[in-house]
Amino acid sequence: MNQFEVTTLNEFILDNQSKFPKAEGDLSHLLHHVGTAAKIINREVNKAGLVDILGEMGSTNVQGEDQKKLDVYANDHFISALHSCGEVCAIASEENETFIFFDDERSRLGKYVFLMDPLDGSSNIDVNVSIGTIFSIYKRKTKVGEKATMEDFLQPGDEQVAAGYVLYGSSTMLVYTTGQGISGFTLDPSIGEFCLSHQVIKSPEDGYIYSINEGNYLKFPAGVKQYMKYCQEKDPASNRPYSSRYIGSLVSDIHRNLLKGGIFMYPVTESAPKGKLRLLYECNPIAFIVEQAGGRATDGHQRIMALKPTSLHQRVPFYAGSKNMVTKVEEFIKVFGG
Ligand code: AHM
Ligand code: MG
Repeated sequence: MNQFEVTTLNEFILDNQSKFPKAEGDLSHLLHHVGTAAKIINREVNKAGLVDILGEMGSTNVQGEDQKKLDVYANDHFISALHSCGEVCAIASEENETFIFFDDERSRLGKYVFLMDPLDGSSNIDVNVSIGTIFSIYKRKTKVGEKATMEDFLQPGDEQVAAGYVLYGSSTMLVYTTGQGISGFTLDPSIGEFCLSHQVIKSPEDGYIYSINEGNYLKFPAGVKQYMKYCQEKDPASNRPYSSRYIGSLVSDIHRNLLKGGIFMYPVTESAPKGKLRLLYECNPIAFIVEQAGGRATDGHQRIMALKPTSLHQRVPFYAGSKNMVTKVEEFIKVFGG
């Protein structure tokens, strides 16, 4: 490839599809729509700083239309993009209490269910800090043509056919996997395309960054406290003390640690006795990405993707990142509890 050649997300998706002669193109079509929805959300995220000039979210704009909060806007846009694509029979979202099924004939023929957190870390919007979209795709369990049911959503992460995230940061990136490794695409705003920027992302086996909300320290399980002490101890051989980095935006914290090497932790706390993060549309897709990059993602005891979900908005403790770091925190949890 010469320096002027770029591979766009859509070209990449189609190239990959051609490696599977039996592929019918429906997943490619679906991923294409995810990319388009992400570009639309990106446009709105970039405008967020202009809210004071253009009017508060929740207020009425000059055309008399209600301004939507950005997370609601992102949710609505993803739902309508995926509905119009026709490959998805039903969607579950952090923003909706129950799943939404598309009750038209075309969508009933859709083979996939789509789960998402349309705008994760949304408390960071007002202060111009990176946020993200997380998504997960499964083949439905119910028969094509029938109405989707909860059974379609309550599948272990190991059944995911694709997953990814969009990071709205200093530049906007889309990272996804279909189980053949992970690749990253950076949005070039001048041409409005996601362009291949990270052909293969591999997570270092070890890292020097730990990411956790230390404000909850006193209520952390003993195993996690002991591991944090270990991270802070001096040991030049293992490059400790590690650095503590926590944005409070899952996608951003995971993305940084994936590239640089590190661990992200959200244990049980007093206010979140089962953990804070949601298994189906936050932890499973991130776990798929992290494992595809060579890392590990667990609840402190077992692989996240092996867990059998029991409800749509189920929460779990979450430890994800560089392989050896996740193994280490598990050792501490085993000995001291967690
Ligand atoms: P949200 O889905 O309500 O945005 O919450 C999820 C976010 C994650 O992005 C982040 O890792 C975590 O919540 C931060 O939580 P805390 O502020 O408790 O540390
Ligand atoms: Mg979230």
